[in-house]
Amino acid sequence: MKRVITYGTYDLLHTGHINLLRRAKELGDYLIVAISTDEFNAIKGKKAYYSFEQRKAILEAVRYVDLVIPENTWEQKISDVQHYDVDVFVMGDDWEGKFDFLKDYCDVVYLPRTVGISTTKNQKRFEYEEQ
Ligand code: C2G
Repeated sequence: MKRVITYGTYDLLHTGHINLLRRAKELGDYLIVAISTDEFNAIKGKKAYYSFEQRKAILEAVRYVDLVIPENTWEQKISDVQHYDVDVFVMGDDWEGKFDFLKDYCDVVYLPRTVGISTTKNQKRFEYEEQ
């Protein structure tokens, strides 16, 4: 059983997220997604439209996702990889190189982002249309 993990806010789920999750799952048999809590998002300087509970429920409904856990800190990744016996850590390549310290514990894979779509862009579009 090859276990894969990835991290993110996953707000206003869109095809960029789905493309990442599908490719991450293709790298193994079991995909864990650590989604940022609302408190951690504040640390990241992000404000999600949907709450942690809503983003968690939405991700749990995605066919590629086997387990959703909270991401509370930047520092939890090594213990997560050990605790969940993870073989592969995956992130979009906007994070290229940022998590190479995990190479001592598992494979580290950065996947090309999906161009032209982002939560921020969609949020602005929703706000505009609501006016
Ligand atoms: N992503 C993508 N293509 C997009 C948008 C996002 O491939 N058009 C990927 C990102 O690279 C990331 C994942 O989807 O791997 C989730 O994106 P975000 O929710 O924006 O995650 P982020 O805020 O980058 O949080 O500890 C890591 C952080 O929690 C990452």
